[in-house]
Amino acid sequence: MRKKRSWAEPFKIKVVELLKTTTREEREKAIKEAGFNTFLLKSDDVYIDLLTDSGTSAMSDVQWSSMMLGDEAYAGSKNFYSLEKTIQEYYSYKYLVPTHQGRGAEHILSQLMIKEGDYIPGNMYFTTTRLHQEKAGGNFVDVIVDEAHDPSSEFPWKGNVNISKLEKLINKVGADKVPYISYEGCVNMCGGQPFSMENIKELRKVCDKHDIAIMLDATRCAENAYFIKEKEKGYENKSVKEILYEICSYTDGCTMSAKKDSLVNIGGFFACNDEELYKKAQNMCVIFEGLHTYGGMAGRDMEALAQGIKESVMDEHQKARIGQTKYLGQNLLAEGIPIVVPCGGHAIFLDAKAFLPHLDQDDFPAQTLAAELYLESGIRAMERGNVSAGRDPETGKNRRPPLELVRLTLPRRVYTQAHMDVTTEAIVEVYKNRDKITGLKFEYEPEYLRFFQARFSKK
Ligand code: PLI
Repeated sequence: MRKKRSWAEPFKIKVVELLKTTTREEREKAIKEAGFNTFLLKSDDVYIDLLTDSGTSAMSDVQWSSMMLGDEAYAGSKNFYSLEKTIQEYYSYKYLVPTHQGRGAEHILSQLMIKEGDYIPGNMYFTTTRLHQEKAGGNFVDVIVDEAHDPSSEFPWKGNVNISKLEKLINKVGADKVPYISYEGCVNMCGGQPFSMENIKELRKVCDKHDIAIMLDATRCAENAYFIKEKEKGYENKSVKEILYEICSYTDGCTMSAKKDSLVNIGGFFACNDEELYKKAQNMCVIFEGLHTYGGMAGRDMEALAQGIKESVMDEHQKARIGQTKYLGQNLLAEGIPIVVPCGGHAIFLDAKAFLPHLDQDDFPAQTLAAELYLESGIRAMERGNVSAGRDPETGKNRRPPLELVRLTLPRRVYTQAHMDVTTEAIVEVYKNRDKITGLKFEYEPEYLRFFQARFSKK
């Protein structure tokens, strides 16, 4: 019998950042001061930081050295042209408008394409994306496959759009009320779950029939491309680079938070193929972001981003990246911890409803669990459930989404497998004592994106 072969990260570590440990007493004080919201903790009080994979990746030596090539000219920086060429080569789009981060691009796209009363179908909502759609007068409609809402469904393509749900919507409201479909790779809110190439090809056909654009949220599409390579027939011998290019080629444009896949700490972009839309986007950029050749990024940031994109499509990088997420997920499953399956790309998600079944969703089980994990171990995770979903604008009630999750998000190239082992042990400890855990109530609830700044107290 062939022996199991281990894999290892395709890099070695040159610089390290020391971690700080805290006592339980210190953590009790810190989480209370933070209003039981892990977003309000000081990072100095955190041991292993799994809050987000956004802007938290480790850059390579080549990225750091490319920052020395920063051309900080106000207009026409050479780093813009280098980034533009990279986007054309890797993401297929003709035109690039840099932005300070993803939501800057979402703002531009939403304001330019959405009219009051429009409908924007999407494969599940993302917090900032939906808010920008709503602020532009649109209504988000979830057309993701039903399996995406079921944490225990093993369906491999939980990021797929359900084409008949989409067609039903188009038939109901009329294609002229649907400016584009918002299509996200490795869908964040349902567990970092990919779509298949088959799905995007089908989607292209439907959208062509109705003259509807497909706008990709490309934030984690390199990771999505790796899942296609791993799981979809006919793609096993293609590179992540080729698959990413093919995905983009079926779409009309994208918004991008470069802080994820692209291995940089800040940055984003809007890209498209339509010249008229590009010109309008450039014009919006100068109002809200900065001149259209830097859009809120320094020249050095654009150069590091161009290099980060090249590294993000290296097959070995994605194999280790997705492999580490899977390693954590499999450790937790072996311990009987309820998580979203299959394991996603950027994170493992604890199923807080199954973890804390004695709590009502309005006691915020996921928010509670994230706070308890911090108390136990100093590990910081993030709520992705009732608090993130916000209130229904019509009823004013909490949305109570089917998924009530705690996200253990893995920064790229930052933590080792030993950190994953420590994380597993801490979660097992919280699980053992779960019956004693009580819920939370709001002390302060901001109007927009409440999960970032809300404060809670124990019920
Ligand atoms: O955080 P921004 O503004 O660079 O990007 C917004 C954004 C857009 N789309 C998707 C799928 C995201 O995940 C996203 C940001 N995500 C964050 C901050 C996260 O922690 O997941």
